[in-house]
Amino acid sequence: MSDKTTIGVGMIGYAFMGRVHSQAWRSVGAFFDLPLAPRMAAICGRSKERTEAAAAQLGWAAAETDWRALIERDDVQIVDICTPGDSHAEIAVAALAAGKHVLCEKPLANTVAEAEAMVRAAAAAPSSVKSMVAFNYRRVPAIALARRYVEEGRLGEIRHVRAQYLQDWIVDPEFPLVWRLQKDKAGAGALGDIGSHIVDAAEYVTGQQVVGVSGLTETFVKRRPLAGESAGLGASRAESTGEVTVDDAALFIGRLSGGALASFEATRFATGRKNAMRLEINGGLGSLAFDFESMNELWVSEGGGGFERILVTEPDHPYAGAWWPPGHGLGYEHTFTHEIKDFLEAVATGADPSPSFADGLRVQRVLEAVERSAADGGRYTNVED
Ligand code: SOE
Repeated sequence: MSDKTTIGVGMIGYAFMGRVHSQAWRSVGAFFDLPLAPRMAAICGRSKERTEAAAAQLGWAAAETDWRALIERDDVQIVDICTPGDSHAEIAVAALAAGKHVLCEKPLANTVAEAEAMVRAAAAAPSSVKSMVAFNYRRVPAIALARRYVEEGRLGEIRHVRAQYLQDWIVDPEFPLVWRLQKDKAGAGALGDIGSHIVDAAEYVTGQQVVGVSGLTETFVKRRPLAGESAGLGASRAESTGEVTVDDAALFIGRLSGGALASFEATRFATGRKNAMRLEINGGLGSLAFDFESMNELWVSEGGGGFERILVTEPDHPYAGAWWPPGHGLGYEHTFTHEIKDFLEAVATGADPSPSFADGLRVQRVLEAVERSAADGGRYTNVED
């Protein structure tokens, strides 16, 4: 038995993000030597039956159906928010006010105003109360290694960032109108869901911020069949579809604070691309290229030569030493384990975890600038401070 101090975790949401976070909470202590041992105290969802089933399947000790009750529990010190964006702000603000640490899924919120309220709540909390936004791709070993290369100056001055996040899960016009396609629930479409990841990754790796953008967005399929029960048996086609109120794709270019030019492409219509989160960075001395579909590899060009592959599985590579022998790669789920490891260490040591809510707000401001630009025919638009 471990004699480590335990810390209770309460998680809200049990769909895709809830499942992957659960996997991370379950495994983190087995692979990393942590100052605190997380205890999966309770999971929360709206349906009692489904939440209890999720608790049993995912390893949570108890099930709640009211997130306020989850926050109030004495055995919960960390609140992990895995709900759609429309509830992030309300839950996070309440949890921080109750003195609980908060890990919140990305994007931080649906609007800049909500994100600002979250940043204010984080600032108002005692400094021992920590908050972090879950941009998990920062914790891909190859992406963390890319940042190390830039920090060490191996690329020289950064001139270009080429960032793409390509998916294809809604190419079929008959794919239903799920919550991610509704502005009131998701805030934005590809722009917020996956565009936020590449903005964060570009800023993280280069250490520079996006200061202005020019963007275009498009909704290719404007109406879709209603999801699930709401479609209704026997409903006519007109009655059984609903309007898609978010973008399907967002393309934007931008300037970075260090003088680099960047291009970003976030789309759910890249037929054949499942989760191609790609980053290429060109500096005066060298370049880096990464594609999440081959997430254990980083391609590096140095000294004027072409690109060479580095397999990012060596013990001295970020996070990699905790896992398998060299060449035995990691997967999507490990990025969440790494994120939770870093968060727990910050909670234990009193360090400020990153990305902070303020970092999440900055990304939100970039997204908002893209929307303003797109609404104005792609005019160059400054990201507001
Ligand atoms: C859906 O597009 C999604 O699950 C995103 O919401 C995640 O953040 C990304 O990691 C995978 O794709």
